[in-house]
Amino acid sequence: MTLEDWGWTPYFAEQFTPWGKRGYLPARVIRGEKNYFRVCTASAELTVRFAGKLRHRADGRADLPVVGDWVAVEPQAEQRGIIQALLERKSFFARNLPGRRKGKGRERIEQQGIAANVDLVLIVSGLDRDFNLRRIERYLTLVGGSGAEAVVLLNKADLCADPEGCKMQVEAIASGAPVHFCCAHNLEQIEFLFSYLQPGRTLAMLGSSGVGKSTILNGLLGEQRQKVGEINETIGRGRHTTTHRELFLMPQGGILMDNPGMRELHLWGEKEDLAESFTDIEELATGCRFNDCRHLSEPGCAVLVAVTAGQLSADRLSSYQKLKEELQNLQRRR
Ligand SMILES: Nc1nc2c(ncn2[C@@H]2O[C@H](COP(=O)(O)OP(=O)(O)OP(=O)(O)O)[C@@H](O)[C@H]2O)c(=O)[nH]1
Ligand SMILES: [Mg+2]
Ligand SMILES: [Zn+2]
Repeated sequence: MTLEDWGWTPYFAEQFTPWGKRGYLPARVIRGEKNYFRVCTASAELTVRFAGKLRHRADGRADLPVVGDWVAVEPQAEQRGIIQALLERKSFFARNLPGRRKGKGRERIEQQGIAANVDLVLIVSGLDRDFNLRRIERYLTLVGGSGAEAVVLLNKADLCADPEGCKMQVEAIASGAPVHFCCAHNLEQIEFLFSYLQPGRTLAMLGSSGVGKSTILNGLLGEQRQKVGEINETIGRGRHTTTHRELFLMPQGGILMDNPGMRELHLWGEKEDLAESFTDIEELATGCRFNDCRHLSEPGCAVLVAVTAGQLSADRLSSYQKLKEELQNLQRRR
């Protein structure tokens, strides 16, 4: 096992040079616990904390390490170490953790880092009660602003009467992202994912609890490494079985991140992130009479014309407007 297997590239090696001179080791954060991280160096797995100065220098949480980050570690005895520096990321996702009030003040906004240096995100959605185009649009917007590519994976095809039809519905809103469906219990149906998992490439699975992320991981690994949980039949959702983000080195090459299911995904980004997830609307908008058209009731609105003509669904437009407002509010508050 080498650092390259874990995704080390010249981009990180160059940044690491000054830290290497101090005797620190390059390492990737592969698992995040509450108070410590597990990292992988070229020769060992270490349990590490981050240096106090890293915490103080940080003005927001984004500057603290998350799973997927490349870091400079000062080794200590007994397979331990201290993270002394965080290398610049190639991609980064975060979400907004709103609604935590301190006293009577306004609703706080808080950035929570999810993962770093991910090349491709598998947006996993279940073809059971989980199936929801609006939620998929939200995930696509998250990925659109992150620097990673997106692929939509519709799992539990065995529970759906028309997976092909669902796939087409998703393709219509996916702005060109590939869409696949599968049943994770059937290895033959998930083997195509190996074509995305090339050596040194990092894939992350995101999606609600219970959509089958850990089942997919176990299938590809060929062993039951991650615990899999039953669905709560009354509410049709998972039970948050996976509680930590973790990177797994795949035997065939490539790195796959399993994630805890997300309850609610509030975006952390900019309204420009919508350009990738709503290419159809952004393109139509170039035909609107006003540059700052909100596509509500303005005269000469090309987007509303497309809705009337049945070329664009009204639900998709309102989803776009909702996400745009969410991102604008966030920008104002930051
Ligand atoms: N019918 C069917 N069930 C599936 C499929 N994939 C997974 N499941 C089941 O769905 C349940 C949840 O699977 P998990 O892999 O634990 O889901 P998860 O996305 O990892 O959930 P969290 O860890 O809670 O985020 C388990 O009972 C799986 O056996 C599938 O393709 N078809
Ligand atoms: Mg899981
Ligand atoms: Zn318009």
